[in-house]
Amino acid sequence: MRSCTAVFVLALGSLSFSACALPRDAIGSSLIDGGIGPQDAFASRDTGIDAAGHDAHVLPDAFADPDAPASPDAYVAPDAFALPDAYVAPDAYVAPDAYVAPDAWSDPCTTGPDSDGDGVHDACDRCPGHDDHVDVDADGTPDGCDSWPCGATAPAAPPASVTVGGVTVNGVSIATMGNVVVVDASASVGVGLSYSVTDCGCTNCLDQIEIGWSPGSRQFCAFDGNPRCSTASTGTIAQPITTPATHGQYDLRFHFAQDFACGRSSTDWYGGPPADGTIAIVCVR
Ligand SMILES: [Ca+2]
Ligand SMILES: [Ca+2]
Repeated sequence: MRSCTAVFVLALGSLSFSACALPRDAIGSSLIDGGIGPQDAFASRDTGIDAAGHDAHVLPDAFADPDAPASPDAYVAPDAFALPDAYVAPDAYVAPDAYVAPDAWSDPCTTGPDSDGDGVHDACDRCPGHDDHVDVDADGTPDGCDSWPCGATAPAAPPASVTVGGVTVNGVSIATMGNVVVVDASASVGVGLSYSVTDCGCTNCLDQIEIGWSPGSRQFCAFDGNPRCSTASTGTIAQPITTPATHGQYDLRFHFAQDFACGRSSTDWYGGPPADGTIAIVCVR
């Protein structure tokens, strides 16, 4: 029997045993020869695995109490506290404007004055002073404001000087507006003209220069006398005449008459209406 020079204690889990601390060779020989030591604890000097399968070289896991409370997670500081946005007071309430009912709509064409009495009230009157409904030439412009209410366009003006036979008439102007004019019906307008007349066929006969409408009647005589052959009788006159009563276009013509006096034999053209001698053109509205 060998003596132990030292003792050590081996703890395996809850199992513990003690053994003599022997020199390596002593332990080995003892295990081999079965003379000493707890052979149950060491089945092999090389593996250290005992008969129960315990690995003497590997310490068991440290004892852990299954009932011990788990350590809390490490402390994590919360996000830094941020102050909310400063309070902003809303805009002060502003009351809307009080509702104002609109004025009642009224048609200006059917209300208000109608100064010219044509049934179209002044606000919508197309031709103030005239009947908007009269558009004889149907060109869309009321005759009262139509530059030529007797057709699409005004006719060409007659020559400023017109000669027929021994009579010349020139410078004709009606109502001082020229020799192509628009006039009202049955109106009195002034006619201005100059004339020159000779009579070489009957040097001692009375003659007339008749002025009038065609179609229509003689209006007056610009000359009524005994013109000479060698020396023309001349003159300038301004004479009021009456315009035709019916809408339309009329010529103002002259006619050489050989009556005893202007209108002596007839209240109309002497010898019938003249075929020429147009000195002005009018449109009667
Ligand atoms: Ca009117
Ligand atoms: Ca018209």
